[in-house]
Amino acid sequence: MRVLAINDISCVGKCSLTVALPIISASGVTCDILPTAILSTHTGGFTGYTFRDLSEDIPSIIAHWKQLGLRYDIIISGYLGSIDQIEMVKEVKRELLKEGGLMIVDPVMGDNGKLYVHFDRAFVEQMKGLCREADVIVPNLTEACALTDTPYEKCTDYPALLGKLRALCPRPSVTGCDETAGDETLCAVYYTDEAGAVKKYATEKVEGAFHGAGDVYASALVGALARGISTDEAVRLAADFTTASIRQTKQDGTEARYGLNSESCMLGFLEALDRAAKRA
Ligand code: PXL
Repeated sequence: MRVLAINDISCVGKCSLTVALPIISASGVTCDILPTAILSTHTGGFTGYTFRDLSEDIPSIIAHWKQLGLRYDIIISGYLGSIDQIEMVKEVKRELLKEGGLMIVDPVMGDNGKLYVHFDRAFVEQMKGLCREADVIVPNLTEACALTDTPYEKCTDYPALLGKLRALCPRPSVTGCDETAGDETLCAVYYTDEAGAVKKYATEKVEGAFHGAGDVYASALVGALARGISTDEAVRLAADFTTASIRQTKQDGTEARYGLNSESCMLGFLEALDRAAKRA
């Protein structure tokens, strides 16, 4: 099983490839990387960061891999360094995804109701086109609203949101859907399974904004799907691992902008993954 992770390298701040590579590899599959940009830190909560767009290198990297005859079972794309890279990702899919392989798009563009710096409406419109080429998309609530032109503040009808996303892609999974159950606040993932049924999986809501949570979730989901685990179980494993990592980060009291302390939760995730893979 060979996975390609397309994402940036934020050298500090635990997101993108510094999260995807360890989690996907530890899941027990080969993970190659295609870096879209190199930054000294990610852009959320830091100033003065360096940013090198690697668009120029991508065509020759793809050409070399084609010479080697490389083909992928799963490709996951995340943070892109420029709007032009959206077309490059489509080309990577056309050239390098095996027939019957899985294209997963994490349309990284924003959080907490706002687009990140470097993103605008034109990027969102192009991203809709990339999502149309995906088998699975994993937006957070902000990105799901942007992709469906839904006002974020008013968005509480998550099944309806999922319905709109399905016009773009058959298997969306939306993270960060807050809801109350009695006097408890929960954080749910709304998703569509292989048969097209709309489902949800809720975990405890840990108060606070934690950077890189979407990357931990997407990477764990890819690891589980790559091990042949069903979407239902993969969503549960990924959501539980992310929640445990958020809880750990809160307990450690490290700054949210330095990312999730998922390292000490990794073994628990891998043991659960192994049990699920044996049942699959
Ligand atoms: O985790 C999302 C992300 C990835 N990469 C970069 C970012 C962000 C969010 O801010 O800035 C460079």
